[in-house]
Amino acid sequence: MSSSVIDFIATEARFGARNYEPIGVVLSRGEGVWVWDTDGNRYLDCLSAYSAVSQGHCHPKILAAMVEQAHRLTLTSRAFHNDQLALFYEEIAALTGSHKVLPMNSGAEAVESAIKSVRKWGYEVKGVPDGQAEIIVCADNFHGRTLAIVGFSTDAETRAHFGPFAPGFKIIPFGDAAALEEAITPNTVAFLVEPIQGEAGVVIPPAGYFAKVRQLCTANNMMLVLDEIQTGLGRTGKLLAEQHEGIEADVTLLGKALSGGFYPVSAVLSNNDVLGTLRPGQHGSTFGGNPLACAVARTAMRVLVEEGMIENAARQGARFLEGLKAIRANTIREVRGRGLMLAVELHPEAGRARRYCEALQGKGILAKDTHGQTIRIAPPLVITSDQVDWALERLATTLTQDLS
Ligand code: IF1
Repeated sequence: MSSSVIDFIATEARFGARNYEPIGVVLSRGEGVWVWDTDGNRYLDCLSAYSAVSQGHCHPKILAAMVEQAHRLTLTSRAFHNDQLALFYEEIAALTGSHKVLPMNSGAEAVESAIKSVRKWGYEVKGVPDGQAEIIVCADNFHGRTLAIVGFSTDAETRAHFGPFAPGFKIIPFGDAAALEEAITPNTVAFLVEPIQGEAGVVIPPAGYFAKVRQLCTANNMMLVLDEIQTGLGRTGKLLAEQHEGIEADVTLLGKALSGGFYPVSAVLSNNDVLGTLRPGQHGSTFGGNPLACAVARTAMRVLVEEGMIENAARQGARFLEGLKAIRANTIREVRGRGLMLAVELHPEAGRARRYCEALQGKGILAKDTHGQTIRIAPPLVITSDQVDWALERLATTLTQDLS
């Protein structure tokens, strides 16, 4: 490592809270699927900032929209109207078929806002006794890092020593419709779930699961809240992952790629009156729905569609998945994926996935491990066939090594 890299890392260690253990690379530039470190080495980004840079690094049109808006008006607060919010509402509602939109900033804020809204709907519309609303979630979920959310995490690292937590959440196994049916009571207001569990290691539910979930939520007058913050906006090869299941959520959460990685932008989308229960003064955020966020998000959504990124994610994702499955390596336990949301799970005896990520870094690929044994593969949706093949070559040589 060059001295400058060591200096950056040492300074981070000196001043920064150590809430991450990054791979030893200091990035300084990004363009499309590529990023460069401070020594000028080029890497194919197979993480895309956890699917926030789906449009590719520094997309020129999103950049131009951000710069133009930043010169004009960045933040007004919602105490006043601005000339971008209505346009953002119209465009995200048209794109997703939603009726109501609540603009927020981080993904966790969107999740928290959805929790508040479905509880309020439960009390004021469904008639659940005040303070007794129940929300069902799945084991191995990841919905963010705020207190209410980590309170229903089943990952010890995410929740240990952060209590006490908010009550009103029930945890069931992912992919088990009978367990959902069993957990429902008259006080259940919602089922909050990822269409594909990302952090858990790209866990895809059994065929027909979400069709059954949809029926159960409708039959029991409870909201299906799909957290599409990672799976949404083309990542799985369709605009929303729910489309693979042939269902529609009552509430959909978006974030990450909603800004193409330029700015924290998230949104709660409702195709019924859940968001209609919010009255002035009952919820808000300083930056939620600001003109700069809206201008960035409008262009991020536009280029996703206009440049065929969603269709490309389906095409290149199929190519990538087929190529990964063709790798003959004793280290690989399973390859999973939908669109460009892919994962390679290693056998426990192969050693930790982090070792293989470090070896991939040496071959020009940046990838991230999750839960010890799984390597996530999620490049920007602009990746080409040649780039997929380039990555597959390097993944094959790395995964056929024994780094245990
Ligand atoms: C970290 C994980 C991914 C998310 C889903 C809500 C949020 C996320 C499905 C919250 C955020 C990020 C958070 C980041 C790492 C990354 C992550 F490893 F943590 F779990 F992607 F899988 N719903 N995921 O994936 O959105 O508040 O972060 O904007 O916390 O380390 P956020």
